[in-house]
Amino acid sequence: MPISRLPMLGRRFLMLGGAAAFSATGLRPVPAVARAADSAVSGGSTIRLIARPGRAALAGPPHSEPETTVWGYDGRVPGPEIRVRQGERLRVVLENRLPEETTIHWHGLRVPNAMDGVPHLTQPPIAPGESFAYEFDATDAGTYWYHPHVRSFEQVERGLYGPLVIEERELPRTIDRDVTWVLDDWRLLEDAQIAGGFGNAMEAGMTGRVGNTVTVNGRVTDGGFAVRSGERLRLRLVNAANARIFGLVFEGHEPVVVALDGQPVTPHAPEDGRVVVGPGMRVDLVLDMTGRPGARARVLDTYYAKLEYRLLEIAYGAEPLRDRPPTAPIPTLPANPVPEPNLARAERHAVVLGGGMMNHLEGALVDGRWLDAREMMRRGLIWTVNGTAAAPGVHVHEPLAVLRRGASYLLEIRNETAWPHPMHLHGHSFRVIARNGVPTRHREWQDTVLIPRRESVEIAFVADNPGDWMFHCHVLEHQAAGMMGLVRVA
Ligand SMILES: [Cu+2]
Repeated sequence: MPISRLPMLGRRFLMLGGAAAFSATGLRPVPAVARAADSAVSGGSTIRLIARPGRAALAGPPHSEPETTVWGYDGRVPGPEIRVRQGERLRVVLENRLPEETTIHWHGLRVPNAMDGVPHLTQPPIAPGESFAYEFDATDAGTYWYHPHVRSFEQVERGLYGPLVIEERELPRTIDRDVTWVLDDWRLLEDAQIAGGFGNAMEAGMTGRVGNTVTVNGRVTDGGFAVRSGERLRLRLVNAANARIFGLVFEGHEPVVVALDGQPVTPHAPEDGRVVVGPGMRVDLVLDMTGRPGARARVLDTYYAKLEYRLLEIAYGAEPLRDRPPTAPIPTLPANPVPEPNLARAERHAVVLGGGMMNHLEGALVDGRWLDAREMMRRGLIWTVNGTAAAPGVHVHEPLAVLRRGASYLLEIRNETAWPHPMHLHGHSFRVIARNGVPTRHREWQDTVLIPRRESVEIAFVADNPGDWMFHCHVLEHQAAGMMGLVRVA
């Protein structure tokens, strides 16, 4: 039985080369079911991961054939869920059994620079057959993930990613169950194999590579996500997709956002009842299961207009856990030891995102040389950060800015393009202070901030982690097509 498929993003998208391999019309939306991510680990001991090809039954039973050839940690998708307690030391030895170089970047973790996994910048890339030992303290509790930083647009797309959960020293009471949903989308051919055309230049100038099959924890099936009446869940959402933005609506339920990108926020209802998760981002929800035994409720992804689909169904078991969910207020998670920026004294910097389709771009600086737009396109470059485009695959650049260690900075990031960009800063978590000049309300700390087209955000942080840190778009095709730079903390 073939895997069912999602509509692609609009007719314009369908006309492009990478999407030509199949038709997206008349296919029903994809239902998916979550299984608990397999837990790997624990503090104290050394975790061994092998990056290698494997096979994944993305459709799950009873439609497990054909399997999809993937690249995964331990050959699985997602890779093992790494779970440690805050304050513990994490040791991970990665062995590379891929046909090409790789690294691991610990997305969102404030690690020492040498552990950040950026090839040539913070470590030599790990050659096929070689290993590398990562070791750092689990400083901040929260939901994180790990993935390569070498040719991410292909390696992540083939399945190399896994969730990393750092548990609070004292687990929040009144939470009955802690569940991780790693969201991804895939572009599959009719034989369920991953379509080629990674880093397609036309797509890179627009949405990036959006797929036709959505999975939760590496599965697409007709089953439901099993819950019990009266349960209170903590649901950790991780968006591991290259480019797809999710906007989840839990029909008949009222999710409360308790953390963004691992960091606690003031508990609040998502805007318009919809939980938006851009590529690279994480959202922790508390979800009270208020339905009756035997009830079903849909979780819809409504992010793209007219392309909404059912992500999965919440399926209540016959036996309630209790009469109703706990009445205790939803707990504010304990703050992590992230230094608060001094906004009054913060030095301001402007960051302008430019380029892309439906925009005029004269050219940009590439490796210190001015290239006009045509020459940029010839090299697969179309995006800029402050008038500079990072050459494909090159992570070592002149810094966009040199920051003084321990000082506070406020960056005004203006997205002057026609596309949204989830901008990710390595090595730090930052406060999101304002959007379009309007102060934010929930004390958001993030490491990846989604900036809609033609909008702006202000972020602030203390540059307390020395080293060279990437600052890039987490639409991985945008990153590969120039939207990347680095900031130096010295
Ligand atoms: Cu982008």
